[in-house]
Amino acid sequence: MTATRVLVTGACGEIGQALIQTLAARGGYHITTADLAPLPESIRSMSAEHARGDLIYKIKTFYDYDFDEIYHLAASLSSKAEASGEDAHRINVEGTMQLLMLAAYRSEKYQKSVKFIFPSSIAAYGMQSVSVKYTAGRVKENEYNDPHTMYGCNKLYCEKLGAYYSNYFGQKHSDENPPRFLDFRAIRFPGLISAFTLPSGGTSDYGPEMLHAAAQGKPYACFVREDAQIPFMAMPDAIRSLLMLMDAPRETLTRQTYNVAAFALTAGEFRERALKAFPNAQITFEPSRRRQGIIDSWPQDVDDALARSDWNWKPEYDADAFFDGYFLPEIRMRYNA
Ligand code: AKB
Repeated sequence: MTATRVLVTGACGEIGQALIQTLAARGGYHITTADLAPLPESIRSMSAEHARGDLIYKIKTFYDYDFDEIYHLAASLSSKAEASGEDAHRINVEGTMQLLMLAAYRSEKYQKSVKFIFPSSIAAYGMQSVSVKYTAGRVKENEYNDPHTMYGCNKLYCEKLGAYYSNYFGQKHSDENPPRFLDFRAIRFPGLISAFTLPSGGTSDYGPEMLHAAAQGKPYACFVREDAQIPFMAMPDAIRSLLMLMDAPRETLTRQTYNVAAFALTAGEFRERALKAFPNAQITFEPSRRRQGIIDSWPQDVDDALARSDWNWKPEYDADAFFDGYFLPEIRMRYNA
């Protein structure tokens, strides 16, 4: 059987590392990676080839490649993007557009479908006010699409760009032509938490930062208020959702962008859980106006009914399973805590 040729951009990031380990364990993939940084030792042997550098300039490297699947994970996350808007736009939008164009041209040239997975975000939503956030409840994909951040605007626009390249580019699709040579699919992720890696540049980072600090006995000043709530998900569930959406038969999908949800806790509830596991943890709250503003604009939780019905999505880790069945056992081993 020939191996599935897959490209993973943003390979050194949290999602990238976990995804590459899972693909390598599954087997049957020829994995090409791209990132600004060199690959960490832990995944180096899993990549057949690594393109190091800015995707905008590295894209030429891939002109002659014949990928079956692309996971385009490279991104500048929300807090960083807010501080450096032009860089974020270049990485998040121009990088995505270059890769979409490459995939669209190649799939058209070879008359074969290239599957393209794009991790979008709850940042694509924008709640007008805190009271709207807490009365709206679990938001659906087509509600509140009014992002308040550069990153959120970038993500929402790239969802549209992916739909454009797969559905309308060249206006080539008619009843006679097979639709969607470029098969674009996107997941709007909540905040993700890994027991093995820490995020950087995001705004949901207070969740993982607080828990990793507590496990290491380090003091942590949380940059949002105690009552701040957004949805979160365990990294293994995030990876499972990417693979499930990638593998879902096209005809079962009723849309191209899906919410996925697992559990939604307030920062105060994270602190309580951390203290229960690590009673000496020193966690205080020192909200930053800028980062609190971002969290206030993101929904309290999202409705993932469409992912559940279209491709059988269901998280394995709710809040209890996340702490007791994944995070705490792994983190205790990691930090000897
Ligand atoms: C961020 O905080 O920017 C990301 C996200 C929710 O997309 N983790």
